[in-house]
Amino acid sequence: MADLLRLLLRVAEKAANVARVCRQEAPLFQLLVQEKTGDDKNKKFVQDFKTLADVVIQEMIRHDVGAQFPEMIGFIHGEESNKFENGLGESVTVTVCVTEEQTAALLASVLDSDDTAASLLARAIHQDPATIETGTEGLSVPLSPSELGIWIDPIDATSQYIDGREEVLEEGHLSPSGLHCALVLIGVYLRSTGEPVMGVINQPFNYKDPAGGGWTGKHFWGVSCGGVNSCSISRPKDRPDGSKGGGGLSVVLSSSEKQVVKEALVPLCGPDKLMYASGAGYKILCVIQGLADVYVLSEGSTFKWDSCAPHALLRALGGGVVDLTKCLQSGAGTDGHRAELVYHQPHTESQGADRWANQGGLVAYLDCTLLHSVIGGLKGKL
Ligand code: 2IP
Ligand code: CA
Repeated sequence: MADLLRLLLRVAEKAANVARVCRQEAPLFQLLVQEKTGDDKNKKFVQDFKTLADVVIQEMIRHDVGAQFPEMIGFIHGEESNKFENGLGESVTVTVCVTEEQTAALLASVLDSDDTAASLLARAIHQDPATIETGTEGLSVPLSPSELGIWIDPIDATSQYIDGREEVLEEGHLSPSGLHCALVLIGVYLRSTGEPVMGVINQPFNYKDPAGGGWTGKHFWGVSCGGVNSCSISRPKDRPDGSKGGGGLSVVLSSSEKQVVKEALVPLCGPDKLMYASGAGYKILCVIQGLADVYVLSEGSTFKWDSCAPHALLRALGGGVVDLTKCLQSGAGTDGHRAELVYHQPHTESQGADRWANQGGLVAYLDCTLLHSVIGGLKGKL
């Protein structure tokens, strides 16, 4: 199934391209930023353009994966529903059609006949992405399509994507907000156990060319199954300042994290090592890259599509993502394996998106010892 990984890398690159085009092309960008102003909220269609861009990306991924791996159709899930209502009250199901012209016509019916915007979007969807260096040569993945399911987050950290603040990324440093927090996430899990086995992350806005102004993205991938653990980046080395020893942990949190959690973590952290960043996917990526030791979230505010892809990368590097509540409840500290998040079963007692929430909160980690320290520090405090 290395073919599936290569396809996901390619389709994620295409998705990143659509995300960039929506910000670069004026007619699309205008629709995107209209959402910000409450009064001016787009009256033309019932859902906002941001949601349409998300759905278009999700459906494009679903279309391309289903075309090459028909056994996976029916097991490709995303954050968004593809049913739209247009200004005339008509219900439109957004899909990727056989030709660019057909897709443009379908999108025009949702975009209230804005043919320019519809054509630009359709062109980006049907365009072949630039060839990317995947580094997957010689990789063999012992999986078959009929045992797999997929979670897609077309654009994680949409608020950062729309705000569009441009940050110059500093090597080895976490940058809390900005366009670079927006990520395309595609995660693959085993239908039988729910374990995440393959993940692709594309960061569409990684580097801005100072001369031309165009953005270049960056991609990451990981595979963890049947004794194969392989990742596009290597496991970060222990920090030079010795923070894995006595120097204290570095932790990344949501800016909306509870005060009690922050207070419980301060004694474990080195100075300035309690950090904040936007985007659930970006925070896990910070752990993958070694920019933070752990990401702690006490609320059930992330979903399977946020965590599946980056979770697979963490596993490939020897780490994981656990359910925080389960870890805090288990008597003997942490049983990492039993508490690892799984991706195949909904919470049947919940409704809508909450059926797929990571309800118990989470901790993303690379190093088991550090996970234990965090659980120890939070026990009895929440
Ligand atoms: C969101 C997004 C938010 C995150 C939230 C996710 O996904 O990543 O930034 O909140 O958990 O569900 P926070 O940044 O506070 O961690 P989306 O942007 O796709 O809705
Ligand atoms: Ca998300």
